[in-house]
Amino acid sequence: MIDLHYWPTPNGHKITLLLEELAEAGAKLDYAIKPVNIGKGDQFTPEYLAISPNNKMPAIVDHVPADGGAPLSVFESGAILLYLADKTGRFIPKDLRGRTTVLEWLMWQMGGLGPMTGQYGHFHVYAPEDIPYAKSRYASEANRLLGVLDKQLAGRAFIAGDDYTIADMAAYPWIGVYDNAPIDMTPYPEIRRWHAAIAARPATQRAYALGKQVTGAGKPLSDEERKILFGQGPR
Ligand SMILES: N[C@@H](CCC(=O)N[C@@H](CS)C(=O)NCC(=O)O)C(=O)O
Repeated sequence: MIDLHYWPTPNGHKITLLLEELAEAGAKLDYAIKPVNIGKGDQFTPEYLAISPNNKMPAIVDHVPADGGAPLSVFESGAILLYLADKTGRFIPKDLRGRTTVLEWLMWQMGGLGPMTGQYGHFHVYAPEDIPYAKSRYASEANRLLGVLDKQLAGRAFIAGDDYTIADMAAYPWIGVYDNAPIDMTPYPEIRRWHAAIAARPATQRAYALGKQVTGAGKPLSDEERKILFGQGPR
């Protein structure tokens, strides 16, 4: 049994995408969602910080780790995707070159697409003041990264080739996230084609439906929630 500490944000969706695909692929891992309401501050409880010291979700606890030892916790969405892919032998190639490509693009997403698009969203959607330099800086970086991804997808069904992998699951939730400040996707036909194919997968639809069950539909952040999420200094 896996405990999935989760809230339906792009980083949270990555893990339900994989867990639902595993079920589809006959490699089902039983999992229980433990909601972490990040707008209410659940990520700061001592119990949660013991498994996720960076006060972010997602995190998992695997109660049946492969070494037969005590329950094992994992934080950071990229580490979780890799852990679960290795545990099941699915959605990551076994050959050296294929695996290396997946790791490259997983790290690219974790270090680039996710954080830069997140900052784009912060300054375009959530920031309490208008800061044109920050808006333009992150818009241009997000667009640069989308250009890189579009090029990688040309001539490939998925990021690492013919097969759907954890590299795709990491990147997919970060495309088209901000309804209130959408990035124009016209220049990225390969991403649009790839995104539509992933959106149509039954596992993707189940993963996103689960998110709605956990929160009810997405409401705008209240002032209190903003303070909890964006007013953090050292603790
Ligand atoms: N690098 C981390 C980022 C996770 C992350 O930023 N999670 C956000 C929601 S998408 C969160 O938990 N925020 C709560 C907070 O900042 O207090 C990962 O990929 O797991």
